[in-house]
Amino acid sequence: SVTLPAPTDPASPLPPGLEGRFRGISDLQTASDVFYRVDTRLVLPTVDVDSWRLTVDGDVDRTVELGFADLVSMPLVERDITLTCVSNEVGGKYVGSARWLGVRLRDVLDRAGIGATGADQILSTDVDGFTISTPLEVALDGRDTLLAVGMNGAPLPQAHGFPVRLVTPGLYGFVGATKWLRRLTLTTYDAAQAYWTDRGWATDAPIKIASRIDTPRPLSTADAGDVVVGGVAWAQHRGIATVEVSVDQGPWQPATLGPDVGVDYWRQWFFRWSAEPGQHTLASRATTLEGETQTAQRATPFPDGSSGIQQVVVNVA
Ligand SMILES: Nc1nc2c(c(=O)[nH]1)N[C@H]1C(S)=C(S)[C@@H](COP(=O)(O)O)O[C@H]1N2
Ligand SMILES: [Mo]
Repeated sequence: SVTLPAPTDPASPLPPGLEGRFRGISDLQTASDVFYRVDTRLVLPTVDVDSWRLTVDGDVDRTVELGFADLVSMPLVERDITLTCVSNEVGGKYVGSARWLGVRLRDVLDRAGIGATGADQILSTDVDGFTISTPLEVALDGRDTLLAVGMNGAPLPQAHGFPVRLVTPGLYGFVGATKWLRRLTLTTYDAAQAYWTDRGWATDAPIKIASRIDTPRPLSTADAGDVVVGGVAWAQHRGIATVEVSVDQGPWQPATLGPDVGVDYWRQWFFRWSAEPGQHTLASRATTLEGETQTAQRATPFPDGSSGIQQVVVNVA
């Protein structure tokens, strides 16, 4: 067990989410115990925080070793960031939103000195040698890439990377969210490949824009009349501008958005539908602040994330 210092740069309290108004819409913040978990582990690593070390090496001015106390004595920021797994299917559940407490990756790299680096990749290694590659650029372009030590107001749970993990806004977890972090090595994509790259997955994998219908549930039965259709949409680091709903392949109609927690966070939404008896197909699509609309083009998760429009069939009595 560890005690975390208070953030030097706290996030504002979260506004009330739509889940308080409409049943079935995902909570604005995903509780840690129901947050999706994806990793290659059968047995979770148990890391002793007192002997834990982070090594920053490779193409840096000097190799740096930090203990947990060293790390949390650095400026700690609190940020709301939505994680997504590249293996998430259209309409899937491998996405979650949490409040992360951590040290900026940039600050840690600056300790090692990267002024003269020729690196384009950060190869991160977990306590058992599993590797993830992340473009160096996401440490430098101003986004809140973190070495996280806290999740939703508590130390990281073991399943989510205790004691330290990476969180990279805008990139799928397999290229930016190393759990049980042990080492950061500055290198190049030519010189070193990570675990999933060796298995054919993409090396550069920004999260694709997506929207999900949480309610009504597929093949559920609703009473005719006013039915709330609702869910979440995400396009991390670009932000959601609009969500639209289509009924029975009809025109796209605007949904109402929930609170804005920033471009790195998902956006809840709802749409009031006047449902008539019969079987109906509901669909949703999102558009980013830059004006990119979610494509109907279907893609499987392999190799760089799924795309397409979710269709939910419901019966109205
Ligand atoms: N050490 C380690 N870190 C890892 C993984 C892993 O297998 N091992 N999986 C990654 C993948 S694919 C995803 S989507 C995220 C999931 O983070 P979560 O389990 O906290 O939701 O962790 C990433 N970090
Ligand atoms: Mo993932």
